[in-house]
Amino acid sequence: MPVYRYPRIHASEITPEEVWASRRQWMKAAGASVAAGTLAGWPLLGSAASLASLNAQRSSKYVLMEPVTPEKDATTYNNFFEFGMDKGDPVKYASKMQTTPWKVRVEGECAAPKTFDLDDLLKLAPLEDRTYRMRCVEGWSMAIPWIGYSMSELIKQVQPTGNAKFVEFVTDVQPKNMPGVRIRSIDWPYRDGLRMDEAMHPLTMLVMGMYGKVLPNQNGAPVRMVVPWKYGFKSVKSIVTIRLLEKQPVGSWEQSQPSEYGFYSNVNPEVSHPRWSQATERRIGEDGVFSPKRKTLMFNGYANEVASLYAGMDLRKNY
Ligand SMILES: Nc1nc2c(c(=O)[nH]1)N[C@H]1C(S)=C(S)[C@@H](COP(=O)(O)O)O[C@H]1N2
Ligand SMILES: [Mo]
Repeated sequence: MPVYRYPRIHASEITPEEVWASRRQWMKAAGASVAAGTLAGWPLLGSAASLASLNAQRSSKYVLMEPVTPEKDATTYNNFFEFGMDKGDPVKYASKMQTTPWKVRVEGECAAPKTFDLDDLLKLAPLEDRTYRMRCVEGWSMAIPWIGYSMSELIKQVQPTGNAKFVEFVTDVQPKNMPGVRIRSIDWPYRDGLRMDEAMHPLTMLVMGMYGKVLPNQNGAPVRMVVPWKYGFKSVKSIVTIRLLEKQPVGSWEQSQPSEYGFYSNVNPEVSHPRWSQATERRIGEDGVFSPKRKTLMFNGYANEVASLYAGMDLRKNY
């Protein structure tokens, strides 16, 4: 496992050119693709043997001053409980999930409900490559180069009504192909929700790829959500339904343990999980005996972007 050193530089202290140069080096070090491109031809989806590459424009806005987590770690250490409870279960079993054809229904409080297939989604907006810090509620984190675009691009297609206050995201259920859903660990289908302004925030991403390729099944193929300032379980994988709602939905984790998993679930080092602290985290890929834990950042480091969404709210009550 490679060992990295961390630059103690604040992003505002360096020029964009330096950001690019150093980020390229880190990505090289992490073994990730540095190819930047424009939209050029659609990949062959659903080929399990070799994951098709996905061309995306590297985002100039969402750049992370941290090394990218090795792709091998991000694709073999997963939570996807439909395939089992162990971190190694998703990569072992998710290849059986059927991802073609795939349809995403966007419905509820909107003037133009619509069903999108994967081609529709890939063409809806230019694909961007954005590296986000991801933090699991269990106390580990990664830095992952996602490919997709802002969720708002999709939601605005269906013309939300004034009653659309919340959005619910629902995962597919394939009992034959998902050994985990035969066990009632949570109430399937896996689902979770956001407030409308959270879902429309530019950071919230509809994701079709990672590391320059289409999403591997274990990471939520063919299409998932990513909300980088919230604990990982809010980032629903393999989405089939998106519902615009007037009332706040209850997510699968909130339903199973409401005292431990709240609706907001914003990353917050000051608010402990009832059974453990959230003040520090272990970055996957750098877990040697001597590598210190990292301090968890408020809103997972995205406070400048999202803190205003929660102005005046008590974040201890609204955990
Ligand atoms: N459908 C579904 N989505 C899910 C999960 C799951 O079990 N089922 N696990 C969540 C949790 S707990 C985490 S930390 C992230 C992990 O995403 P990754 O495997 O791509 O890193 O997916 C989230 N999305
Ligand atoms: Mo998680």
